[in-house]
Amino acid sequence: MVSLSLNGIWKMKQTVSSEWIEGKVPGSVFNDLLNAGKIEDPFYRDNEDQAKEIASYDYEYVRDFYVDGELFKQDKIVLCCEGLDTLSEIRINNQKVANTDNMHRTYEFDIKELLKEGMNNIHVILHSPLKFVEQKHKENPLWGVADAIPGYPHLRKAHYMFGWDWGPQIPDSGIWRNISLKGYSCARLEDVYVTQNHTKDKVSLDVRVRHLQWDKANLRIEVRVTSPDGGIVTADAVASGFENHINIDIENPQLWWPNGYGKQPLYKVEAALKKNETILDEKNYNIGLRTLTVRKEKDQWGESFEFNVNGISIFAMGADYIPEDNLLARCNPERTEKLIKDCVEANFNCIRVWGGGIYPEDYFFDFCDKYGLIVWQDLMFACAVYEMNDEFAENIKKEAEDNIRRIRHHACLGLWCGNNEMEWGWVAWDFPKTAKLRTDYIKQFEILLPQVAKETDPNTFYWPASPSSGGGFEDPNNENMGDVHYWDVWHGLKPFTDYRNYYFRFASEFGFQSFPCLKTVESFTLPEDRNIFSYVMEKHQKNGAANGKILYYLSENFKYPKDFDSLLYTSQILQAEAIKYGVEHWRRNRGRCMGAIYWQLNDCWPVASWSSIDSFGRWKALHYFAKKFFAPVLLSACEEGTQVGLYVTNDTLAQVKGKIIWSLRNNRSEIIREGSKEIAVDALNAAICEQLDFSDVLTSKELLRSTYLEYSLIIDNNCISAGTVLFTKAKHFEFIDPEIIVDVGEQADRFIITVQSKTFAKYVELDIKDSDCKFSDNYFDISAGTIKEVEVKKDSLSRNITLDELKEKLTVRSIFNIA
Ligand code: BMA
Repeated sequence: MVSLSLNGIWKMKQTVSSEWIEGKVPGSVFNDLLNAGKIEDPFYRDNEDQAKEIASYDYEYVRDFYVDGELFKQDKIVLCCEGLDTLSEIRINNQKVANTDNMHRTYEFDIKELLKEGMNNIHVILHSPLKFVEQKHKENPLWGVADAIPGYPHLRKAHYMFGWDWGPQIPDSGIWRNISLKGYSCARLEDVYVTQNHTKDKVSLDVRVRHLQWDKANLRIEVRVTSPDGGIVTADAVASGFENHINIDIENPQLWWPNGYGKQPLYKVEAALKKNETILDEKNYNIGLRTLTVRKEKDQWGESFEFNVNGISIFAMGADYIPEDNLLARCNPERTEKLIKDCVEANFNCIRVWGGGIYPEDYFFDFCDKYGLIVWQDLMFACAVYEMNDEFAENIKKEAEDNIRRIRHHACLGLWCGNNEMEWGWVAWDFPKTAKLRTDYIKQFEILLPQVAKETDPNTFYWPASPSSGGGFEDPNNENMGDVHYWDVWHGLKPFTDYRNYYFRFASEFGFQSFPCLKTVESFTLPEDRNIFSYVMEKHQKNGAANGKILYYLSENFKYPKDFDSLLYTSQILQAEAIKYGVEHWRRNRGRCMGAIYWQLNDCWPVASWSSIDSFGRWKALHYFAKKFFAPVLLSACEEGTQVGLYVTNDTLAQVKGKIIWSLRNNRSEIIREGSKEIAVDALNAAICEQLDFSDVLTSKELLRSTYLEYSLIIDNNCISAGTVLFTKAKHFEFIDPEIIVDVGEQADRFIITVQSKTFAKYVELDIKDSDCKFSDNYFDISAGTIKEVEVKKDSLSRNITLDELKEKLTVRSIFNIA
């Protein structure tokens, strides 16, 4: 195979304009216009409003390219477009190649007869996606969410680009993935699919290789597997017919595990199609040796729903992932790797790719393989009614095949899921419904797509929708089977204590909003905008009633914040507490519940949202909380009145033995009562280890408002998990000014911050003015008399900082300071 990349610098312009500017490929229209200074930053203030006009034009990209003799002499030359967003017309040397209409697909076109040896020209016109959906919607309105531009269900383009309840309406377009020419002679590889058969101390690989051959010749297929420590096993076979199976045994296999359960060794599989010693074509994959499926079994509560890896059922911990930017051209491996590492740092073992975005880049899955996150992969359908006709069915079939084939070999792949919330929508939501469209739903998600998944990737579990109880409109959001999206807390305004009323088998969505921090708000506002009800702040809040909701929940839990920045901080504490409340409860019920995936991990622009990491990559309080509530071994408190149960949840493969230490203290941190207990909790188990009753001490309202319980789990002299619990809402607790003192020390690769407090301080936040960094802990509680050490690794700092500068720029506050 001979290939020629067409990535790089092209020329681009509006079709009706005469002025060409530089166009980067892969890239996007908005990104090119922004880089050329033709448009303003669409994320700044209310600039989003200009996006619709920009997106209402057609754009064109052109470049010349040189086809040398080597490429030109190949029998077949295909133009391979890995991502065209979305309504494109492709021309080569002024002759039409094709029109495309699906950004999720990989297109290949035979173009040999359009080419000449020497200079050639390619021209891609991108028609306005906005005009298209507007027109289609006029002709045939199909229901979609109110926050998005109507008509989006008609176009196979990432839905969130049309706006969402956390995303702006910026329908960008572009040649968004690689584009290249590939020349083949004699034959090419069509498909390579690896099936693993696990037995004791051995994994047998069945490598199914399909190839197309148009010239007579004796060909061979060679497969080579390289183990993590460099050992090589090879096998080969005569390439006969269309399909050949090559078997390779791997003795003493090193198994792949999700984060927290073991390592992530990867094996390289290379398949080559050879004519004598010449390689005609080859494909390479990194795979992990593991079994991974979803275990669903009837039990006393209903039916289990749990990821099972190498025979072990694991409790899935993580969050829902959305595209990382509205301008996809700005995404890159560095940004994604940082995000995935942030997940791992917060003890995630799972991530759900939500169906309203994109099928992520290969590198996204590479990082999930490498760091051990199980991927719940939605197909890209979300909150929309789709009409099945032959053309649409064919289009989504190809789309599913392309993406399943691209992604299926990854160790991290946990399941394919048909769509986000459409089965639930058909049952429980109010939108115009017809029998035909309802049948179309079944045809699409319960007949066509599972069939494609079964044919293309029979080794991976298919689930019709999220949430679902298995399909057929059978109570999709049932608490006792399948997965659940639980939104009564937040959308339904129920107090977050309501989480404890449910024992979901697998919570794949539940969430709570907060504002991003002041640094992020400053990036898109002028000082006069910095009020949450200002025009600009409301432009960056896409969920209609949400600012009111934040204030409502805040009024229930915290004092009225004294200023804008205090409000941002308190909103994050509120969010973190809410999600912690749910997750700890579900983890205490490990076995019955086997997944807590909160909505949502990240943002695609600076906005108030459910995310735990904002669009600048800054951790909100929730992400620091997640690191603790997702700890493999967790000590959590379940308080009720003056009683507190202390639970240990052990999501590791070994029994834990340790000591629980607790102390009941007043607001000055003076100890009223204390105790400790040796505990042992089996692997993969949760147990109540201590039941405390303080009814004899907490005898007055005053005492309830000024007493807290501190608890920690000590294993081998290390504090593994700890927390505090109040007996009243935080707004009524009688905090005394903690007069927190911080000091900073320096080591070669890190700074060590010591924090001390005069009284009980809750939600202590550290920050560095005008820089970013990651703290080993943040938003923590501290009792008087203890010294808390927090680390800042130097390589996590956004710029170099000296010890003196850090001392000067370090800020600290706690919940006492907000009112
Ligand atoms: C869920 C998601 C998204 C949405 C979120 C918050 O249901 O599937 O569609 O953004 O809720 O409302």
